[in-house]
Amino acid sequence: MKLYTGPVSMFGAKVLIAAAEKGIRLDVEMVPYQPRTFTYVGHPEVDRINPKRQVPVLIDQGLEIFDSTVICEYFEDLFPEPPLWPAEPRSRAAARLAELRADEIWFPKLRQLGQFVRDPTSTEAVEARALAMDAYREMDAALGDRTWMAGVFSYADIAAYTAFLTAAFFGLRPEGLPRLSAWRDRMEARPSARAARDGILSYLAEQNIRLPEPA
Ligand SMILES: N[C@@H](CCC(=O)N[C@@H](CS)C(=O)NCC(=O)O)C(=O)O
Repeated sequence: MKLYTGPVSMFGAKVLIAAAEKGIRLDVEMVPYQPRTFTYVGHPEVDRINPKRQVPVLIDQGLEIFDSTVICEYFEDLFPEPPLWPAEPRSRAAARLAELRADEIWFPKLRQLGQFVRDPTSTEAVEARALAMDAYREMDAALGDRTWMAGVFSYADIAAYTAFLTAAFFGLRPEGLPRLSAWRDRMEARPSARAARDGILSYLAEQNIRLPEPA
């Protein structure tokens, strides 16, 4: 299977973590990025396959699919073990909703921090920080006292972790949120999540891009 993703793509990181958890070997091609602005430059295969011109894109023996969630569902159908959704329908629905929340509610709030990192004292930076802290608090509340977002380890954790990383890379710490901090530590005890995080950090180091220490 061939995966097109970007060196700092959080949605690509979801797919990389899921593949690692399931032991799926991927031939990964990093599409060009404008390193300083983290802007996707374009790739003929990605632009042909995905009308949204976004990574990740997966090709498996002529099957061409895009969107991290659709790709993860394909993994789940092809390789049901280990399962990355809860088995029981209501828990599974809750897990799918948590994954959607991570992608579409938390991630947009967390990613804004990156735009203002070069001037952390600006009004916009302060506002972005407050918004991102709100997202951390929402994540902490969603987690509650559970070990994992949906009870068992699932795509909801994978999506929430990559969303979390977006702000962590820009120095936001889950201060005063011990449940979220402990969950982050549990995630980072998994080689799959560590590899995705370290891949992004290595790229930033190679490009000589200095970000605040990750939380
Ligand atoms: N819902 C999509 C979102 C994909 C997405 O936003 N990809 C970003 C990289 S993380 C991208 O390619 N952005 C380039 C652009 O929009 O020009 C998914 O889950 O795959």
